[in-house]
Amino acid sequence: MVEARHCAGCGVGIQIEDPKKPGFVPSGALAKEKIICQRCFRIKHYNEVAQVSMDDNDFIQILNEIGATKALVVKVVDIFDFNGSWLKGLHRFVGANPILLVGNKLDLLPKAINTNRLVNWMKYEAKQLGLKPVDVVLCSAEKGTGIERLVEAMSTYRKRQDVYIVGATNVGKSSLINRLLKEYGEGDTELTTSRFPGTTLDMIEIPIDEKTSMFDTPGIINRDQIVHMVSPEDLKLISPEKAINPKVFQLNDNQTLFLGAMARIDFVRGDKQSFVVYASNRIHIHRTKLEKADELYLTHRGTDILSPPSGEKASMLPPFRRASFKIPPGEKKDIVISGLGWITLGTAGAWVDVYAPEGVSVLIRNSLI
Ligand SMILES: Nc1nc2c(ncn2[C@@H]2O[C@H](COP(=O)(O)OP(=O)(O)OP(=O)(O)O)[C@@H](O)[C@H]2O)c(=O)[nH]1
Ligand SMILES: [Mg+2]
Repeated sequence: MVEARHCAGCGVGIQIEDPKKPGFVPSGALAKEKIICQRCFRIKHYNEVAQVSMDDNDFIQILNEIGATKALVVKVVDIFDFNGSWLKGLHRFVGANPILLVGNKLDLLPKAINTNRLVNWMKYEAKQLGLKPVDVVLCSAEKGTGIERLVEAMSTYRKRQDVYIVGATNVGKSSLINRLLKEYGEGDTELTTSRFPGTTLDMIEIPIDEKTSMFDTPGIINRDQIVHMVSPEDLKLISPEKAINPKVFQLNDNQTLFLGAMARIDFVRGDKQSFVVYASNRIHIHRTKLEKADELYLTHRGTDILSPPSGEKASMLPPFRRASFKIPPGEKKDIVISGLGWITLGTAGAWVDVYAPEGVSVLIRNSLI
C-alpha cells in the first residue's frame, strides 16, 4: 500500500488533480522527499492569504483523537487576546490528559509587565473558565523568551508520552514548534505560519525521540474574532506586531474615545479617571465629547480621524452594538474588545458604554496589568 502523503508545512493530504483545492502540487513535485503544497509555498514566499474552506467539524474530529490517547496537551493562548483566543470546552476533547497552559506572544505586552502576576492572573482566569492546568508558562515564539521554561515544563509533565499542541487559530502554535525545532531540533523542518487564521490544516507529527512525538494541530476558528471582519490590510494595522505602548487618557464623564472606526467607548458617568488603552500602536485613538460622538462617527469614519478601517471598508464592518458596564468603585477592571485590545479603568467607579461591531465580544475582567 502506498502511504498517503502530507504537506510538511500544513499537514494537508497531497493531491495533483485540482489546483483550487487544498494540498495541490504539480505532479513533478511528487518525486521530492519532503513535499510542500502550493498554498504553503505561496504563504511563505508571497505572504498570501491562507484562504481555504474547511469545516469546523473537520478540526473537531482531529482534536477528538487526542482524547483517545495518553498524552500531554499543551493549550496555547494569545496573551494579547486571552479571552478571544480561549478554546472553549477543551476538556471534552482531551479526556483525562493533563493540560499545560501556555500564554504566547508575551513580546506584545508592555515591557514593564510583572510576569509572576500575569501567571497568577492566568491561573485564576483559567479556573473561572473551568480549566485546571498542571502549570502555566509565558513565552514568545517570536523572540524566544520563556522557551527554556516551556521545554522544562513539557518534559516534566509529558512523562515520556506524546505532546499535542492545541489552541484557537492564530495563537502561534506552529511558530512555537518552529522555535522549539530551531533551538532544540535537528534537520530543517519548518511549519507554515501566517498572520491569517486557518494556516495549519491537519495534524503534523514531529518526532521527539524514537518512541514519542509532538503534534501540531489545526487551530479552532472562532467566528467572533475581529480577524474575520476586516481586510488583510486592516488586519495588519489592528494586530500589534511589537510591544504595545499603553496610551493614558484622563477622562471626565461625557467624553468618548474612538479606537479608529473599530470601537467606541463612552464614559457615561463617574468621577474623572484614567482610561488606559492597550491596542496596536497603529490604531488611531480619537477623543471627543460624548454628545458629538454619533455625528462624528457618521461623518468621519474611514477618514484619518477614525481609522482603521479606512475609506469604504469602515462602513462595511458589521454595525456597532452597545454593551453597558457599571464598575463599582475600588475595583480595577479591564474592558476587553476581543481581538482589538482592552481599556483599563481607574478605580473611581464608572458607567461605560462600549460600541463594537456586532459579533465581536466585549467583556469585563479583572485587570491583567
Ligand atoms: N508578536 C508575536 N507574534 C507571534 C508569536 N508567535 C506567533 N506569532 C504570529 O502569529 C501569527 C500566527 O502564527 P501561527 O504560528 O501561524 O499560528 P497557529 O496557531 O499555528 O495558527 P493556525 O495554524 O491557523 O491554527 C503569525 O503572524 C506569527 O508570526 C509571538 O510570540 N509574538
Ligand atoms: Mg499553525
